[in-house]
Amino acid sequence: MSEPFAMRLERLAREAFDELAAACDLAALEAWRVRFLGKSGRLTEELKRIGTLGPEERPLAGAEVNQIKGRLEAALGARRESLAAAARETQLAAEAVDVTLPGRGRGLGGLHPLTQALRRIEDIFAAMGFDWAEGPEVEDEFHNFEALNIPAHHPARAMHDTFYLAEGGLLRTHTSTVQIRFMRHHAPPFRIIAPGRVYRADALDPTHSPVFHQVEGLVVGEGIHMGHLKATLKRFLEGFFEQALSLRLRPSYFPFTEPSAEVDIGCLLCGGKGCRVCKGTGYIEVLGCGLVHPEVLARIGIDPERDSGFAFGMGVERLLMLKDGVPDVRLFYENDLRFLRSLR
Ligand code: 2NL
Repeated sequence: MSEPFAMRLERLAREAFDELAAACDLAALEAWRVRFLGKSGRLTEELKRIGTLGPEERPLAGAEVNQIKGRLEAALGARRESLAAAARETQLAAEAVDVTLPGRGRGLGGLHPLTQALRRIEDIFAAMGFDWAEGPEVEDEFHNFEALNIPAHHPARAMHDTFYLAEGGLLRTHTSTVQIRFMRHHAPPFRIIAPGRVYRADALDPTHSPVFHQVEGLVVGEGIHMGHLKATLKRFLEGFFEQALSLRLRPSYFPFTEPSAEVDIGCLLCGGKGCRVCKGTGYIEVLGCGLVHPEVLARIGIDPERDSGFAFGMGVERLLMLKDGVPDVRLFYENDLRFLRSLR
């Protein structure tokens, strides 16, 4: 066997092993295989060259090339295995999950501040024995106006205060409608509140919204008087505002109550000294109330000679704005999560 052939094989094998060690991914491995073991790879070329050797050299040369071929193929297989194992390790490390970490939770969401306020209000009245009633938002003139002694040409009935529907009917402007419906089907004595959405044809501004929420209350029975009214409202307002309050009933007028009153509470901010919130008066108006007008009882079939009642109505947004210092009623309807979360 000629020296140059054996030396070339020796060098080829060395280069092959060095380059194999340097091939660091599957694509480089494949390129290496083609370069050395492919159809016109360097080792294959050496195999072809054996035919040009003398007959006495051929067997040894053939055996030597085949031996190198076997070692290269074995090395290729081993290298492929170790690269695949390394790739698997890398992937496993990247996808590793630490099962000991605490869970992230599912973000359950929460009730809207108005819903929470309505529930609190309902709870306070429930604790005083009040039932709860609801009714339709699309109403008629009878339940919204006539039954409440609101005369035909009263300003509340004007187009610019009430949404009238093209199909007939109107959007209730207060939940008194619910209490009128209740009185048609229940004889006194009873205590109810009527929470719900009401509509007024107002333009949106910081203190007006064409849709808002009201809670009205109605207590009818023998001997019901202003003392019951004031005690009930004091218990409610102190529960809602979570503090002792002084109440002031200021004479007022509603067509459906007689006498009628606005209820003021001692200012939440200054406690009565006079400030920006109470505009120097020491008091804040929170709701309207009165003794149910005998005409309203009579129209619905309750004998005003036997039974009397008190009623009240409040705006839920307004109460919540006072309690939590919300500056603009529109915040309740924009549903900006930063605002919603700020009210606990
Ligand atoms: C207010 C004033 C008020 C009533 C609502 C009422 C209901 C019936 C009979 C008599 Cl069925 N009265 N409701 C009484 C007085 C005042 O609301 O300022 N609301 C926001």
